[in-house]
Amino acid sequence: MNRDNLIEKLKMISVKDKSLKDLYEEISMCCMDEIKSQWNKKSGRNAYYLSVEFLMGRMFFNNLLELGVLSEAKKIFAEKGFDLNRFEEIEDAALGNGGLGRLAACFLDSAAGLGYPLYGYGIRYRYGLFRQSFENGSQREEADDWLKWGDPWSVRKDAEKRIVHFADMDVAAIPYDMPILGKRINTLRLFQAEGSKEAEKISEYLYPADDTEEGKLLRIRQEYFFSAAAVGELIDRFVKFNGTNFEKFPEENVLQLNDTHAVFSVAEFLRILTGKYKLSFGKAVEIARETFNYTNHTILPEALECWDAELVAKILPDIAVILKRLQVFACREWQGRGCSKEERIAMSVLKDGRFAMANVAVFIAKRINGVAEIHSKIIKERLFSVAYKYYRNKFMNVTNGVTQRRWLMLCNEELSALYDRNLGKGWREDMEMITRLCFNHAGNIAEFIGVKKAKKAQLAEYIAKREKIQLLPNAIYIAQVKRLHEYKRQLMTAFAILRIYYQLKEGKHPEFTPMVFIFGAKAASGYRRAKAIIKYINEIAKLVNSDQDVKNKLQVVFVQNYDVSYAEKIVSGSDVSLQVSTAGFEASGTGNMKLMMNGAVTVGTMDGANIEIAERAGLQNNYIFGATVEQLAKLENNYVPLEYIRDYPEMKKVTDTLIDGTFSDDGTGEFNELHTALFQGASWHAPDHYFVLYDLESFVQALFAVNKDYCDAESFAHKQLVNALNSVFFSSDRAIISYAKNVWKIDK
Ligand code: 26Q
Repeated sequence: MNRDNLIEKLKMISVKDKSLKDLYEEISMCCMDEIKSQWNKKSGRNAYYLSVEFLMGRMFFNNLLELGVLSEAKKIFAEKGFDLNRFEEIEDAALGNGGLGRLAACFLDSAAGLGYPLYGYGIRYRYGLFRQSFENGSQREEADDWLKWGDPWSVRKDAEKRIVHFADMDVAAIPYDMPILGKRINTLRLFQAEGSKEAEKISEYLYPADDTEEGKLLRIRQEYFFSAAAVGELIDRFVKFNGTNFEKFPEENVLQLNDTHAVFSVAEFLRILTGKYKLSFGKAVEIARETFNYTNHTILPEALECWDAELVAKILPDIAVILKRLQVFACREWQGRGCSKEERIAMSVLKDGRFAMANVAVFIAKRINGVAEIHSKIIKERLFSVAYKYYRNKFMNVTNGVTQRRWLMLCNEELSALYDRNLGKGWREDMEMITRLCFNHAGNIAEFIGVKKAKKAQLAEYIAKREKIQLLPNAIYIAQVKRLHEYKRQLMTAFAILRIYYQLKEGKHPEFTPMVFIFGAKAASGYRRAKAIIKYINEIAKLVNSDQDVKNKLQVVFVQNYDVSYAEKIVSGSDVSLQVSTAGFEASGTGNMKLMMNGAVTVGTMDGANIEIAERAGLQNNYIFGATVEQLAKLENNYVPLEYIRDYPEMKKVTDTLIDGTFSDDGTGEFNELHTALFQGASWHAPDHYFVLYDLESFVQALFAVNKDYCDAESFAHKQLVNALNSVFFSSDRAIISYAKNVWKIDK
């Protein structure tokens, strides 16, 4: 890349009389011209990441950073009287819901950064994840019209369009290529559906939920649409250059299924090889088994995809036939290996008239991985225990990671500069180097305190601008930012805040350091309880923030429209990271890693990657509390919340606020429903099935421990710095190297 050339071109851009959008497009296009001159596809063995979500966030600053011109460009435009940071108004490309989609984005970034040939395939949604606002404390949703800012970072490739066939229509899949910059330029290829009105619906909306019952047909169409386009393209390219000796296909191509959402690609692969190219079913399966790998991201039963076989047959008859044949084929293999009937049922592709997509993935995948040690263990012992018995070698772990380019260098220039000053810039290429910084050195701790202070002030300023709320200065900033879900237990945090609030009102903690709780979360539009929890927390915020007795002691802020760009501000400006999921339910979490990387301590349960975080940064530098997976398993049916809280009158006072009129749910009955779920349960679950009340007391204690420890500014900053320095392991570079070496077998 010719950096000087690009800088010269940037200097020539005039800012006069240009709208923000026009200027944004002009600068971006100027960079794209430079990128295009270097953007060639590599031949040889490549890896492909198939994902229905890519949560890329804002590309502008990231790409300028990668091009090595970010700070120079800031200067150039400042001289012209234009503040480049104004592009923060450009909305994110939010083509993903949360963790799984953001992980895909981090992985692409790391692969390019390291120089591995990894290409993404997905869907170019017209509308990404909805925009959220609060109206009287309740969530409102609005379509995310991200294209109103243009899409200068993508190139439409009409010449490479493909046709995807459904029984009732043909749909054109038009590729849009986005360069992924790093040591090499990789590509994220997103397909847009075109044709009839019905056809275009396929890429209109991102599914805004992970457990929805509605619109199944459209979801199936989406999944098949991009899977078929991707696989079709890879097979055509292979045939063009290598002929039809498909045994060689896995030598050139390795495909990673980002959860089961792309499992139709397996069926499509078998369909083409057996149909068009007349391979035997057994041979095609054999080749598929060398080609595909599968990552599982969740053990929640409601998120495990099972598609009604008749529904699939209606729009994809050939695919339904293939999946049924696969069931017969698999059964023969299982019988040959002496599986019992129960075991065969457990592993079945076709079960009770439904295709179990995870079982397809497990049967075909060469490697199957969970995303944190504990999660991989749970997969082996519980979710896929039967398959683990027969296909032991398939199973492995790759703990997630996050890209330090966005989640440290871009969002925390101050901490990055601290590393630069003390270590030189080498750590930017080799992050391992930051572990050489001495965390016991008083000078380093003092510098770190300065950085944290600056980042907290920036966060406060940003929130003041966006939410019109002034954060308390000199307070502990505590963040819980993630999708809203019962298992993530934002409700438990709400109860903990109320516990603290009532105690403060009673004058119980004269030495209390002010605490600010910052929430960010979107609730799936059909998820009533999640929405009720948002409303409840907003009601608590109203009460606490306006109460003179606790003013300047406690503050609660629920930010609107939490997204990648908001995350960049919050993870770098927080002291404490809340990761309080019920043990066994959060596969990994990645927000925990982002906060750690920026020097937040974790208040968390023994769940997902929290365990590995605490292991690496030390239990003494984090606040681990709550029941473990083993303890919860032992409880079995012996947990009766109504009885349990008899010993905790303070807890009752808090849960009563759901039903005693302390707060208004605007007559919807949704708070009452939350209360019922906790104490009576529902037809589909036991009372308090996520153990909110069970862990509440120890959570409150952990928060008070933080409060006490924070008084000693230096020792607390020391804990934070130790976390930041030990976050190296949680770089997605490490995760990608592990996939590249152990799963994909690809070279730089
Ligand atoms: C399924 C069926 C129908 C429609 C949608 C879905 C669906 C959509 C999204 C199912 C699951 C998801 C997303 C799951 C997800 O984001 N999981 C998170 O993945 C992260 C990356 O591995 C982990 O860190 C998180 O712990 C995990 O919750």
